[in-house]
Amino acid sequence: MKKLIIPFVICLFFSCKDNQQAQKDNAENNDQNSEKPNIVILYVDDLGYADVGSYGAKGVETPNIDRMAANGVKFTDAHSSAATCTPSRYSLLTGNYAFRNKAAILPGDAPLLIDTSQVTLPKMLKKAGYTTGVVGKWHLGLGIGKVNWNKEISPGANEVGFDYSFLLPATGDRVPTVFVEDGEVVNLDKNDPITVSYDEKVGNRPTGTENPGQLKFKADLQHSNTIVNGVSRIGYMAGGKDAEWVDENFPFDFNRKAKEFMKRNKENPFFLYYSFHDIHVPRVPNARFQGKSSMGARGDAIAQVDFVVGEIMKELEELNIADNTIIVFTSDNGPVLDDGYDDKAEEMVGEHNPSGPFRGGKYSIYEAGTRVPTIVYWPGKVKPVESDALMNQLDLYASFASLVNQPLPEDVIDSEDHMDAWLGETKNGREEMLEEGFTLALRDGKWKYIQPFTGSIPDWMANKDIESGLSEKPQLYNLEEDKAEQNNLAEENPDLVNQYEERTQEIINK
Ligand code: NG6
Ligand code: CA
Repeated sequence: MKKLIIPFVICLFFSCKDNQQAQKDNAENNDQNSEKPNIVILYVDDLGYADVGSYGAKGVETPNIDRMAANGVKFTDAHSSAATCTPSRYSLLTGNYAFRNKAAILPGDAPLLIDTSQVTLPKMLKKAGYTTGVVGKWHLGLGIGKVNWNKEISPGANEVGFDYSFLLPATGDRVPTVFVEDGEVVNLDKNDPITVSYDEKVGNRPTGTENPGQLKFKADLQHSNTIVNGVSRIGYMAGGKDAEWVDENFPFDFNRKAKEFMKRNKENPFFLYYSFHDIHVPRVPNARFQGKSSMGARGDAIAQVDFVVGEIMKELEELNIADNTIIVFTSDNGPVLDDGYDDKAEEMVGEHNPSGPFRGGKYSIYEAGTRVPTIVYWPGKVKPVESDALMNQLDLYASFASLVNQPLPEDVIDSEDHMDAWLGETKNGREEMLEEGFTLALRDGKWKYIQPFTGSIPDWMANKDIESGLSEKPQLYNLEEDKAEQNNLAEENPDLVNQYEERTQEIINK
């Protein structure tokens, strides 16, 4: 009897959000040993290779991230699987390249992209006895067809493997501007139902186009629909007044939920996917961080990220589980300055170069599209080292599976086990991999081959200072001599180009 009552009381006390079955399963696997460390992925949005101190940032300080880098494995050739958000997140959670599912940036009312029958990364970890949680940006779609935000929203994060979810559904710049916790909009007043449309105006809230005077900063046409909290968004929204988020409070809202999750699960292995809104647009950092950098809102948002990282590290230390927690700190794609709002990111960037020595950035098939700061920090296990191994977030799936002794499901076809490289025990990572932008690139040793591209890019991209790296001709770069991809060697090396095009096709058709 006692056995049943105690967990029940604990659940009441902590307002048990995680699936209680999972807690029960975990009780049977309650071995906090080095085979089952807690896993925390700190997934920053749009953070460029050189946007943090230890990777060369100027104009903003990131002492907490630098402490992780100095005491962990700091990677110099680690990649998000794609140059935009939805595809990278798809790969992170499924272990497959995003082109296999034609994953592209989703609107805020898109249906769930991941098949609920798929054994995702969190589902695999659950089989190993982990309790799983996601806090922050989702951007992988919700529901089937058009979401009804006023009812239980399903399927969603919980159905693809998270016992607990507290989500910003798509992006900060897309409606609806509300949080969804375990499938329900937080603070929704049923008498003020939410309607969302990406096609036409709904309700009578002011829009950026009609009421520019109400804005914190101006925006491009795509970002000039419904105004919430002084920021015009992509898409229209009516209702849900009480449920609206306050952008300036994101770091505190997410930290609270993340800390509660870790505290509830400190006695059993947990996986926390902490997915930042920062430093994506709209960049409206909390007053505490305004002026912390010399770069305006974008730099201040980086300082805000560093604060969050410090808070999470501190919490793990206070819970006495830091030594038994592996943290992966990284970003979903490369950097961008002007991504739709006039927040002075371009004007104030000064000496800082978000892409470091690499070319391009977010959306780009050049290196800076996917080569992102990546640190593995595990105080009880990992020794400080800098690693130039070729790494891809796609491989976290198979690597964690090997760490926790789980078989790789048959439909996980692209993920490779490189746990020894993630832990800095070897500097041999992948031999080859694809990078995904609007086209594909193949990395093989020092060579990088970029497929020719004959499609069209969206107009808004063409109007911004974004180097897509796309060309109708094949491109071949020797990254050993030409990090910045300036010297296209394709014409001089037709055999290599053919060989790499063939190999790319082989991987696509795997
Ligand atoms: C683009 C948005 C951009 C950003 C991006 C998604 C326009 C003109 N631009 O479509 O502002 O929201 O989508 O970024 O609409 S990501 O990091 O989530 O991929
Ligand atoms: Ca992103």
